Amino acid sequence: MDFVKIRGKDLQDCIMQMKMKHGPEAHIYEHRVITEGGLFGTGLLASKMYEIDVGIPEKQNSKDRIEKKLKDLKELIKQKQKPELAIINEDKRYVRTMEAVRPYSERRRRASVSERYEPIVIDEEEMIPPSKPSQVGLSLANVPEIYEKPSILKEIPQIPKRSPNLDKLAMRLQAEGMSESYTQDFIQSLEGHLSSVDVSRYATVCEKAVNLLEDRIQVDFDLFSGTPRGKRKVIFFIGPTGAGKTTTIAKLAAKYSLHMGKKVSLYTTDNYRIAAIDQLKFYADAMGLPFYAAKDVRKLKEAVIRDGSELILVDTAGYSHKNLENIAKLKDFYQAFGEKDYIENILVLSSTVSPSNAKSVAYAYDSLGYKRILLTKLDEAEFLGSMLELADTIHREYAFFSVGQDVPFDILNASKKLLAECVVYPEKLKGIAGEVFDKT
Ligand SMILES: Nc1nc2c(ncn2[C@@H]2O[C@H](COP(=O)(O)OP(=O)(O)O)[C@@H](O)[C@H]2O)c(=O)[nH]1
Ligand SMILES: [Mg+2]
Repeated sequence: MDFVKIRGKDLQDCIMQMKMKHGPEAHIYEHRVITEGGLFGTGLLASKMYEIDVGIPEKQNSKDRIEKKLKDLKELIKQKQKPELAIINEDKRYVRTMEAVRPYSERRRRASVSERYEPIVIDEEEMIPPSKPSQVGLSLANVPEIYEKPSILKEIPQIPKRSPNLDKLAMRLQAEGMSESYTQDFIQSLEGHLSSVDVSRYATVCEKAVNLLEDRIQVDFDLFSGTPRGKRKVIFFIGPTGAGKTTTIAKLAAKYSLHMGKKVSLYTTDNYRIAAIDQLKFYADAMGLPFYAAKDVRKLKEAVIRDGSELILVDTAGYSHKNLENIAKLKDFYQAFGEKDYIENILVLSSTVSPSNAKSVAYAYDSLGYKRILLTKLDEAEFLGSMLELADTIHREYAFFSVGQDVPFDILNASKKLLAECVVYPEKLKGIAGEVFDKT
């Protein structure tokens, strides 16, 4: 057992510091009121403070202890899981949008998501050749044009017939939620990678398609990625209500603290809903991690200063993608963090939403800035092609895949191969399962 003294402005303050610094196993064995300062040692004008003596049990990071904690956590979660916490308001319908007609080449321009998501004006000339005016009763002014482009006499170019296997795959990809233009662009590039023998075998076409799709996906599953040396990592998990933010944070907290031995704290800015606070606090207590519900920026700042962890995972209230004002308010919380903190936002997106909803969410949260997406509910997804297309088109990386409700196990590092395979072979989605920690 280690012993330390902690001073604070009141007992509450001391207890909070103790929990933040030393976790839930630390306990007070004595407390007293002390005075600090004062004129010439007389105690006059001295300020009153509290001091506590704290006992901290020695850290045993043995494998047994970690395994037991994980087991206990699973057991606790099973017993206490409250179904009313599941607030899912997602639109599961698949809606094909006008984006489908936008040329892929145009969409691949490097620009911010918001630019790319500006309302898409369909250039009709691009799609349907302008119909030629009737030649009857034309004025002389029209003659040169007719001379140059005698549409009636013009030969219709013969489009070489595409292999039925490529058509079959194109249909498959569109059924997986990919837009028509993205699919056609992909099939064209795939065709360039196939010999005439390859193209005659559907299995080979699919194998090559997986390889090429992998090249269109970017992944980065290190939460500390990009953090400059000596800085603490702070990750805000942003996204709509019900996307899976809180559960995913619990899974990642278990992975990084119990499995990888990192010092992790959990915060929530979702301080209006008691259920939301309780949900994360429950996981934090079960894992013995410091937890803090931020009431306002000033109080959050005080907690951040005292926090000795190396990774802070921040849960946020889910806002509808239509409520841009509330989404922007999340930025206020950044002010609580200082020079030694490195802040990143990760967008949590459910793979069960329609392609158009996913795009709207990606666009709405772009105002906060994010580089990575954490895709949830792969176990419930009906198709993932649209998710692959989305991340490729807006140039974002995937961080993790959440594959079920089982905390802490149902999470996987994002994988290019897995995503590409799930798009080409949808039956793969059915067998998707969480990671077993000791295999990583
Ligand atoms: N099937 C499935 N359900 C999930 C997954 N992730 C989260 N959920 C469930 O989705 C619901 C909402 O999750 P929650 O973490 O509270 O979402 P939040 O509102 O974004 O914090 C809960 O019932 C979770 O158990 C997942 O990967 N698969
Ligand atoms: Mg939540």
